[in-house]
Amino acid sequence: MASPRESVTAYVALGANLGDARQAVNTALGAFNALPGTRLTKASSLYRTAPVDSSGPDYINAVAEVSTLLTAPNLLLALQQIEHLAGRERPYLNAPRTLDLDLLLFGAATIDSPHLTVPHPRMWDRAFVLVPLAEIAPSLVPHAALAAVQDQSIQRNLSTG
Ligand code: PH2
Ligand code: MG
Ligand code: MG
Repeated sequence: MASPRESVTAYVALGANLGDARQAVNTALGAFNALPGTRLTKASSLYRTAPVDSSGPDYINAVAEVSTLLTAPNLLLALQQIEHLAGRERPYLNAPRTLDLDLLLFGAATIDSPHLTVPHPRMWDRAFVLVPLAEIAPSLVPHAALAAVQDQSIQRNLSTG
């Protein structure tokens, strides 16, 4: 008999810097609960951050914790569908965007496929990921990692909802 899948705790980074970025991030947080077998279990505050290796207006960033029965590839597909519904276009690498959803961590999994690398390969370089992640999952972010990105501009002043 096939055993039921165990749910996995995954972390997703949210970012937007085109259009109503705050609304796009809040809508995406709500959309996680509509994914099959998936619940939003924690959401960080919203943060205003300066673009890193990117252009355009400041970003709104946040990190979400979800509990999901989806596999990592299926969660990635679902995240891409939410990006698409938000009007995401991909004209060039790191282009300003209406919504970016990056899978940071998927339980303790390490994944290295052509479409998906987990843990996210650049997460430890980015205050806009580490600061909101540390807010909701402090044990996952060593102090030294936060110290290493403390020169990056990030301002927490926005609540979700
Ligand atoms: N995302 C990027 C590149 N640069 N900078 C900020 N501040 N926030 C982002 O979400 C972001 C970025 C690529 O996905
Ligand atoms: Mg990204
Ligand atoms: Mg992305």
